[in-house]
This record gives sequence, C-alpha cells and structure tokens, in this order.
Amino acid sequence: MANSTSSTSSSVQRTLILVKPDGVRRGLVGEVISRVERKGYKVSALRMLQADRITLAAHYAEHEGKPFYEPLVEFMLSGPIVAMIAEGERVIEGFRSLAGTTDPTTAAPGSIRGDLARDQGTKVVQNIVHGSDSPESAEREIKIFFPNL
Ligand code: D4T
Repeated sequence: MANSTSSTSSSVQRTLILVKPDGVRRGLVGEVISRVERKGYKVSALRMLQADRITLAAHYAEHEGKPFYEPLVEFMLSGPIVAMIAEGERVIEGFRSLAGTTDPTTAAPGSIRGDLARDQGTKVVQNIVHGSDSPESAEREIKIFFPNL
C-alpha cells in the first residue's frame, strides 16, 4: 500500500517565516516562535539579520512596480529581521492561518496580525510576519535566506 491514498501518505512541507522589523522592534520574536511551536510545527533554522536591497529585491520580486513596493523595501530595511524555516504537514497554509490576512485591521482575532498589529497610517502595511504562500515560493524564499538549506 504505497500509493497516495495510503494512510501513511505525508505532506511534510517547509515554509519561510520572517519576523519583520516592526515585530522585532516590538519584542514579538518570542511570541511568533511560540505560536509556531505551540501549533506543533518544528523550527528547523533561525537567524537574525539586517536585510539588504539585493536580498529584498529577490524576495519581493513579484511586487516590483507596485505602489507599495518602495515603502515596503524601505520598511524591511528599517531594522533587523528574523528569518526561520518551519516544518510540518501543511505548514505553509497552517502558518498563513496563524498569521492572519494581510490587512491587520481586519485580520481575525486569534491570529498574529489580528491580535498584535493594526493600521499605523503608513504607506506600507506593517503586519509583523511574512509566510510563504506556496511550496514553490517556500523553496525559492528559503534559498534566499538560507542558501545552504
Ligand atoms: P507577506 O508576503 O509579507 O507574507 O504578506 P502577504 O502575503 O500577506 O501579502 P503580500 O505578499 O500581498 O504583500 C507583501 C507585503 O506588502 C505589504 N502590502 C501588501 C502593502 O503594504 N500594501 C498592499 O496593498 C499589499 C497587497 C504587506 C505585505
């Protein structure tokens, strides 16, 4: 019984999570890691860094040319960030659910953004975390922040 309907079929994934500069400034790194771990995912790599423009251009390539692109890059350059890899079955959608929707004003209470972020009146949404949105994005983004993994 080694086919995809077997009860042992697995969808272990990896996702790239960033705690953005607002999250680091506000001392929420531990809170984010704690929520990831309490959900049952494994944090398998972790680093704090000051991002540079080259890294951010690669990470946010899909948004180049959009009105919020430059403010987004400036915001992401405004202080250290924390990058981590989390692993587990369906962790990509699981972390997106933990994070909540992009707009923190309406993100569901109980989510990271819904509980901990709000509109700050800035040109770019400051929403504490980033999480990969597909297996392809996850592998692409992991290579940017963890080239050896
Ligand atoms: P990330 O990528 O940071 O996990 O956020 P989302 O997946 O929820 O959102 P996104 O990629 O569409 O946007 C990336 C980043 O840009 C900011 N943003 C986005 C913004 O300031 N104004 C906007 O209209 C949008 C769509 C917030 C997150």
